[in-house]
Amino acid sequence: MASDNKKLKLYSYWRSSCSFRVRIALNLKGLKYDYIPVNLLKGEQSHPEFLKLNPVGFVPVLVDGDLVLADSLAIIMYLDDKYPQHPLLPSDIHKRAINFQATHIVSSSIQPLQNISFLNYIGEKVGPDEKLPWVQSVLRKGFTALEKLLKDHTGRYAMGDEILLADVFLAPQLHAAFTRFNIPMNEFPIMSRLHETYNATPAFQEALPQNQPDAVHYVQKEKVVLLHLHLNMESEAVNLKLYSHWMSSCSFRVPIALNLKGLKYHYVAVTASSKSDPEFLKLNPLALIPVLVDGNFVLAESLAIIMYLDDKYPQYPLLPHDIPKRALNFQVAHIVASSIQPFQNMGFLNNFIEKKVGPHEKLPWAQSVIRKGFTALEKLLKDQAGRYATGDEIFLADLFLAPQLYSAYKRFNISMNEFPILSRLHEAYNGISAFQEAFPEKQPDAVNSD
Ligand SMILES: N[C@@H](CCC(=O)N[C@@H](CS)C(=O)NCC(=O)O)C(=O)O
Repeated sequence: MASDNKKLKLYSYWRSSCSFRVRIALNLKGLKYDYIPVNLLKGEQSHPEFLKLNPVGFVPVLVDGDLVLADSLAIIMYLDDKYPQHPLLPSDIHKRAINFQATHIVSSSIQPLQNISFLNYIGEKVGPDEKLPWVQSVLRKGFTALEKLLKDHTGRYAMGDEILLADVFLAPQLHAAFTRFNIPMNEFPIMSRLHETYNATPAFQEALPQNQPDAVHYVQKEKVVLLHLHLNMESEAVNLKLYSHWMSSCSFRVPIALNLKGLKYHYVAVTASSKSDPEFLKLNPLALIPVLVDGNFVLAESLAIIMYLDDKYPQYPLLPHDIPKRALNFQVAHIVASSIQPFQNMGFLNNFIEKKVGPHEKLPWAQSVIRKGFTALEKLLKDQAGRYATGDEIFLADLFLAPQLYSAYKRFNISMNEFPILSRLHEAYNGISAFQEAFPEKQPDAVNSD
């Protein structure tokens, strides 16, 4: 009984697809845990006690001894570092990268846009009948891209015959799509086959929403430029191309990594119209930048690209050795990538908020999302930040924070007095050449009007 203190605790909600990911990882690794339900429908995620565990007000949260960690990606990377049984990432660098790509498509381009609080916003501002068609359009767009991405990789599971990180993120999203959001399974053959395989795999079955203690059982319907940066003497010849747009905050993350690692690259400017060009869609069916091409290897999704660069080009490591600190880096990066940026990206503001809610709503909406995220980040970093976000060295978290801070200041006029730590970090980033070279206004396609 005394060891109970040491038992892992998972704060979860039965139908939360983000919690579902963590349950799968825990099961795959054979880890026992106490399940602590947080009822999202009753708003328990916003109770002060819960906000102490996760200032963003989302499940899942994992408690492992003294470590309190929120965010499914951060938790899963932590579990994979600390409990090496059933590794979730393969040793092959390319396969690792595609795992991160598929994972990040789910976690930053699909799930945030069908999350409860966002659907409530649509219900209120646009109309309740708009919720389902919206979720379906997001799912269809994401699944179309995933079908294309995975077609040359799948075996029994998403990335071959082993269960890997991509599966842990895909399974909950497929479950939600096919059982809650009525996406016909025949539209997406690979996704459907994977869904059936997961349903027949014990670690996934036990993690299913309906098998959780808090489940409620009812029937639901519900331009080319070479940057002159120093290369290590021994560095192999690089043939890197970055497809980017100067204003994209996701693209901004990647040149910081390239610059820190001293890697030369060709910058290929992608305009709004060239994103739908069939040649570009071959590189990224989601029609999103950034895309990195390294020789024959094509990779999209900023997190996947940065993890790939870190695996392949080890100079200037972007993750610390210390396991909780690695996890904290993933947590910060993922808060930015999945809880802030998707809601303030230009496509979303112009195509959704402007058209469906109203043009005057764009700025207040973006500001509220950024403030909510920054409030959480400020709390999270208060005992962790040094000169940079997670101490005195630059790591992954800084690569995600810097672009988000930059756009908060420059585009969204956020008054930063409320966020002293973040303001200080912003100043620190502005003083470093690897970050300065990556600034939007320094990119070859920048239109500098002011
Ligand atoms: N990036 C976070 C997202 C977490 C998230 O969106 N959780 C949802 C459930 S899947 C939630 O708690 N929603 C409550 C709300 O929107 O108020 C993660 O991967 O853990």
